[in-house]
Amino acid sequence: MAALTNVPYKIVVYTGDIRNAGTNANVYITLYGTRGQSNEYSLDNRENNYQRGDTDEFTLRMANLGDITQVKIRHDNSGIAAGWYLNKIVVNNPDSVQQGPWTFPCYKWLEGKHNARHLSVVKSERYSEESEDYSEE
Ligand SMILES: [Ca+2]
Ligand SMILES: [Ca+2]
Repeated sequence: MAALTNVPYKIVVYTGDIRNAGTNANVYITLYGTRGQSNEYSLDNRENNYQRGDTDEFTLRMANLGDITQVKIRHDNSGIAAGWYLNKIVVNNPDSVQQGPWTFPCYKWLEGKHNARHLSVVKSERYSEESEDYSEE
């Protein structure tokens, strides 16, 4: 029986809405889970990513990492004003309703020699501000 080694992880990256928050640097991510860690992946697509106030979505396929506990996010400081203000990263495994979303708050700059950060998962609802438009039945 083939092992489940091609799990799609949806990665949503929220850039802050403050002055100079955006970046044109190349961004990379590593996922850490209870069943192992991923390789480092480039997070890029055809859009102009990581602009101020924007949300960027990517899907990475990799082995099943179990419960995601940490991510390492970094950029390469390339481009003008490469400093990046990252609000948070949310990871989902759409193939498994039991797992995720895993939310990784940052709310800090990645710039200069601090261009990499390890973020830990937070399950608390206090970071779920994206659910603001819920209608009550
Ligand atoms: Ca910037
Ligand atoms: Ca791009």
